Amino acid sequence: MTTNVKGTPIVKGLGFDSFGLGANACTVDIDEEQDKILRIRPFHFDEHQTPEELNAWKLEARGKTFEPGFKTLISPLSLCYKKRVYSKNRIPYPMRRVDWDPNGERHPETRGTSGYERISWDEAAQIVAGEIKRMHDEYSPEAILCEIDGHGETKVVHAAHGCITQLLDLCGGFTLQARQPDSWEGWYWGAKHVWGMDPLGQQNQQNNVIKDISEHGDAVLFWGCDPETTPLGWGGYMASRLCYWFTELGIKQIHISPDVNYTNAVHADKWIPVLPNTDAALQLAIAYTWIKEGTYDQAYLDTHAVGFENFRHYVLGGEDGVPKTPKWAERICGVPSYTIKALARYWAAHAVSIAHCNGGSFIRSCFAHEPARLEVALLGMQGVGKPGANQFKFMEWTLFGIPTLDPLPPSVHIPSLGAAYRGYVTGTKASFIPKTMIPEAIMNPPVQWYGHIAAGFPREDQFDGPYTFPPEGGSRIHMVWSDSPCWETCWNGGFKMQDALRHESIECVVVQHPWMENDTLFADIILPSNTKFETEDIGTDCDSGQWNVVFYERQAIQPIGESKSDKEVVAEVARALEQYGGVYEGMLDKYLGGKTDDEWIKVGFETSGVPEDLTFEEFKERQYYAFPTREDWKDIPAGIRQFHDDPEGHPLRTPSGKLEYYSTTLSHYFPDDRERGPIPHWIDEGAGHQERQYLERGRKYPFLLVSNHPHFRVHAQHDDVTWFREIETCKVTGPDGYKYEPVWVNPVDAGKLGLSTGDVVKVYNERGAVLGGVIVTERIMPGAVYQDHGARCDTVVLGEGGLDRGGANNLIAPTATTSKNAQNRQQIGL
Ligand SMILES: Nc1nc2c(c(=O)[nH]1)N[C@H]1C(S)=C(S)[C@@H](COP(=O)(O)OP(=O)(O)OC[C@H]3O[C@@H](n4cnc5c(=O)[nH]c(N)nc54)[C@H](O)[C@@H]3O)O[C@H]1N2
Ligand SMILES: Nc1nc2c(c(=O)[nH]1)N[C@H]1C(S)=C(S)[C@@H](COP(=O)(O)OP(=O)(O)OC[C@H]3O[C@@H](n4cnc5c(=O)[nH]c(N)nc54)[C@H](O)[C@@H]3O)O[C@H]1N2
Ligand SMILES: [Mo]
Repeated sequence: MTTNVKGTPIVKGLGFDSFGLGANACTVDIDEEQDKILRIRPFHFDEHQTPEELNAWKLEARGKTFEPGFKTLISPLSLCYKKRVYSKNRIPYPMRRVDWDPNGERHPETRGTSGYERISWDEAAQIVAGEIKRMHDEYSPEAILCEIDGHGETKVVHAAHGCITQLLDLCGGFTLQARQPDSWEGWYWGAKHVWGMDPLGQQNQQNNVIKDISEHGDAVLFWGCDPETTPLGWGGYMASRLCYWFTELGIKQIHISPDVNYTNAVHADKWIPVLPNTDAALQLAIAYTWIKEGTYDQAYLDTHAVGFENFRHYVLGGEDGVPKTPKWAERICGVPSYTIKALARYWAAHAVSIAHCNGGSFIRSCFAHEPARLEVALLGMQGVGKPGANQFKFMEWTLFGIPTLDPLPPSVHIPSLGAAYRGYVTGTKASFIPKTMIPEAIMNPPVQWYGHIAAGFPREDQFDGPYTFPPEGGSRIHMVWSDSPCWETCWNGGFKMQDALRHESIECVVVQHPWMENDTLFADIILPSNTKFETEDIGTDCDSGQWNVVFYERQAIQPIGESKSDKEVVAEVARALEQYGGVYEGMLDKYLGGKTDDEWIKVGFETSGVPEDLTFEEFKERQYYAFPTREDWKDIPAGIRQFHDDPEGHPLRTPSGKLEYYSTTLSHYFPDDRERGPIPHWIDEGAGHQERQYLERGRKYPFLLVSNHPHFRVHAQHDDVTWFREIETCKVTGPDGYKYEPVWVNPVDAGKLGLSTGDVVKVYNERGAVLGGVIVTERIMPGAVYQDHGARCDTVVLGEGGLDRGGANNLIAPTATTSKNAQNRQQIGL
């Protein structure tokens, strides 16, 4: 029930990327009247708590000060969200695909093209329960593929993703579509082998790095980094404020990227355009310059590193006869050799840090482990950990509940609501398939890989295996149940996934989702789930970069149509399963864990770490509690200063405890891997990849496509927000009135191709084509074209070789994984 008193805003957390724990968002106030959301606006932390109680921190450097604010720096993705709640795209009631008859013809081949008819909740739940039972009887629980790994609205008790696993775990299991460390693959598969840094592979000791740079830094390299854009998906504009702060202090901001992104355009002192996914060549040439000119820190390497001699030998050309000179690199990466030398010399003479959000496409493409570990190699050559020389993320703040991931002063406690979370059942699963291998696993089993392929695992997991699906004697996939229906839009080679979803072996596809978009159109049964505005919940804000908060989220409006929360959707199926008795007996209560929503919220409250003198009732009344800053925050060593000062006393998590320029574990476990050898290399081509412009395939497909994370979308989310679609640069209105996804083309290339702004173009390769609306601009370098990732599919011709009008370019992204033994996804391609 909505019990809103007029004038009292409803507190909620809005974030769309908090994969995993369901929490972590930017806190907002919602004004509601007569069951309608009027507006969403910033939330004030100092309503019930004073700055003194919060022990507000203050950075002081070079005669200037920087302080956190007391209201949230809300992002447009949150401000607009009522448009998403009330989207025309919302699914109003359960539906069945008209061509699909569970008791007759199933017509898998018409998935994606057939229509739907309305059915009742009861009928829908009966059908899904009946299909689960049939899978169990005819095959095994592992015949059900659970797709539950997407990002989504930040919800805890009514988790956006994974409620399905709570139920299926109780019914004997399932096959998990295993999400990989897909946002930081290069760090994970590569950098970890140089400096440990579990679980991500990026610097995981970030406390006080901003303080350190403010005091000692000369420059920050924004290497594939856009803090005006990507922090918006989680939090808000704190990262933007920090860029202004650096400018105020005179800290140089040097951008290295193929495009002038939103941060580059506003804050950059210098832009160094680099061709997509060629950073490894640029990095090797920087190392070459330092070695030749003797401007790296050999004394530091003597005490902090192993294997540098092997790396030096490779860089100088000892291994392959090719010295990695700036001239050599220029031909590959497009950066003039004089610029490379100037950058190398500036870096060697100054205190330079590297900033990321997650790292941009250069650590998400084919052989992404190479540039990621080369970055660590370069940082090491300049004594990483010394004052002003670090690596940090603008964005993670305290994500994953790891206090040391926050580059700003940390608070006394990072609240976690794990105990109340009703989504994904964590832990390793008996049956799983890396997400990137799903189309192959469905259509051409068996498939094989190494490791559990998830972000939280330690470095050693990468050597575990090989794993096979299906395991010997096990069933292949016959049913898909998804609460994350955007595989085709977001993953590698989506046209192939369309073929997999229409494959004859797939007897049933169930999708639960609030919106009619993307893979939802391939479902046989559609179950309408809803947004967090329609339920009561508990949440945390650990990501907006100011205060760590726990809040109680009242229900704001009644559910739209017949929709239910994802948790309630699964409860309907649990109830329907009970009729089969046996293991299914009492399933609803087992699934609910014997608690009401309010009781689960209370579990969250009690385990969140709020002080004991705050009662549950008081918490609900005041709606939030923010944790103060640690008293001793100034004494926390910046970044990896302790390793810098005392490598023996504070070793890294590598086998030697030092930086490993030669990885003995990689050479031991994968002695024949020429794509990820023990020393970081430049890799031309390999398993399934020929993406370099100068190779044979480049003659046919000469442009490299950059597909950044969208400023006004979160992946596949928000594409239906009319306020955004009206922004001129957000969509290009074609001559037919259709709003096409923009494609940036440099004037030099536009001249050669005869293109003008407003033209509709076909972006294509052998896997198919997507359309886009041209914007001719110098904000993209020649040789590369740029179209955001995540546009909503509007496919005209389905399957490999198909055509998409929506501009969902992942449909044509390479299907092969990062490299031979690194089963991640690859997104830049010719
Ligand atoms: N070309 C290219 N491809 C990329 C990237 C890139 O930069 N370029 N980036 C990659 C990265 S880093 C990532 S993380 C992935 C993201 O890939 P995903 O995490 O798969 O994408 P999302 O669109 O964030 O979310 C998944 C789905 O969850 C749905 N959803 C949201 N809230 C709810 C809810 O409450 N209930 C239910 N049932 N569903 C909900 C959304 O509508 C969407 O369909 O994309 C990757 N793909
Ligand atoms: N608004 C918004 N916020 C988001 C998301 C979203 O979809 N929308 N997604 C969230 C998720 S899941 C993630 S993982 C993060 C992603 O955060 P990031 O990884 O930081 O984001 P990207 O957009 O992939 O890349 C950042 C910048 O890298 C540059 N770049 C692209 N290719 C290359 C290259 O080959 N070399 C170099 N040197 N630079 C390159 C581009 O300038 C781009 O703007 O963002 C999160 N936040
Ligand atoms: Mo991501």
